[in-house]
Amino acid sequence: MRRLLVTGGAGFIGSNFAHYVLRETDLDVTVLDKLTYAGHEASLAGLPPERFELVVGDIADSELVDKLTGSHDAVIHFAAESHNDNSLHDPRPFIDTNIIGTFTLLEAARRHDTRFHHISTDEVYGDLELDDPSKFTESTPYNPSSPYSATKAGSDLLVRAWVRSFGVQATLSNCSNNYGPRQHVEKFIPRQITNLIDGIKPKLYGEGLNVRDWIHADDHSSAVLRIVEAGEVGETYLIGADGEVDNKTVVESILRLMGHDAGDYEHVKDRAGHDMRYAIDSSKLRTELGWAPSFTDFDSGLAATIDWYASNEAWWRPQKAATEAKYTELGH
Ligand code: NAD
Ligand code: TDX
Repeated sequence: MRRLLVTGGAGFIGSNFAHYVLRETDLDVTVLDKLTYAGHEASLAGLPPERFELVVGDIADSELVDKLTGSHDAVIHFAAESHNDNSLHDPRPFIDTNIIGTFTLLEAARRHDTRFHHISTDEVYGDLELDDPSKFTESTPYNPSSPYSATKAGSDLLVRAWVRSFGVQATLSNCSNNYGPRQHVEKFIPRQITNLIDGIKPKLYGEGLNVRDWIHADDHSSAVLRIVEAGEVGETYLIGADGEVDNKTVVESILRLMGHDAGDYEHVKDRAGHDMRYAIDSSKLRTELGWAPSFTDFDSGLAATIDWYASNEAWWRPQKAATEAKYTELGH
């Protein structure tokens, strides 16, 4: 394997993956990205031009996708509409990109017999109760709650069907909540950090008791690379770093790390259908493929993320006002 086609590589996790691959391996990377509101060319700055190329285009453009898939050794598919709140407001782009876009890529992978890795989320499994001792595993039944997670579940099932019916050489991974640099300010952690920089109080949906299982984006990247190298075709791997924390504790940690009183936040309107808890059992990935996360201390990963936003205001500033205006309109 020499050349990877990375869809959605100008987004949060895809850009961290492109940086990771170009830093840690000798593979070449082509990013295919539509540069929606969530894609930033600046996230790809500094990558070596002899090993990296950005193609601006839509994963639902079958001609373009066919050409690129045919000239690469593997497709790593990150591109998606990714924000739950947006999907509750306007689901259409989620159908177009997450369903039709994934279908378009699968058809190209089928024509060219190209290795395919599909990036998905733990949200396809629905949610767990706070006091439930269990975690999601690869055999947990699908039960998505939001239009976003329903389209991700649909795309996963398309991938599985293309493996079984057409012999597409695909693997899948479902990861928990990522944090790290270059995440859009609409998402929970960057929103609170940039709010504090702007003198706005952090906003907790509802009571803030909801639990997310946090993993650093670099650990997601190392897991995906390991699956692409050694995963078994047709298999699904859950990716998680045992990072369960409730939202209230995350906000308190951000406040403390940024030198504020830990109680200085406000409660805002809850999300419709808000999933209570996600938790990943990643033992299959750890035992079968020998993967382990490197970021095991959430507070130090959070501190480094805060430093990144403090030092990269030019990256996030253009999105901040419009993002907050949209949240105000939605009551969040
Ligand atoms: P993001 O919204 O930051 O980035 C998505 C990228 O896809 C953007 O660069 C956007 O321009 C691009 N894109 C959107 N529609 C496109 C289209 N039609 N054609 C080409 N490019 C298009 O998302 P993210 O948080 O980086 O998530 C990446 C992937 O990881 C998604 O598949 C998401 O479901 C999955 N995932 C995310 C998380 C998380 O915590 N963020 C956790 C698990 C899985
Ligand atoms: O201002 C906020 N206040 C708040 O309390 C925001 C934006 C969010 N929240 C809550 C909602 C969630 O319980 O924080 C939690 C995290 O919210 P998001 O960052 O929107 O993430 P989530 O909905 O958990 O989904 C994320 O993880 C799974 C990604 O956005 C998805 O793409 C991924 O599939």
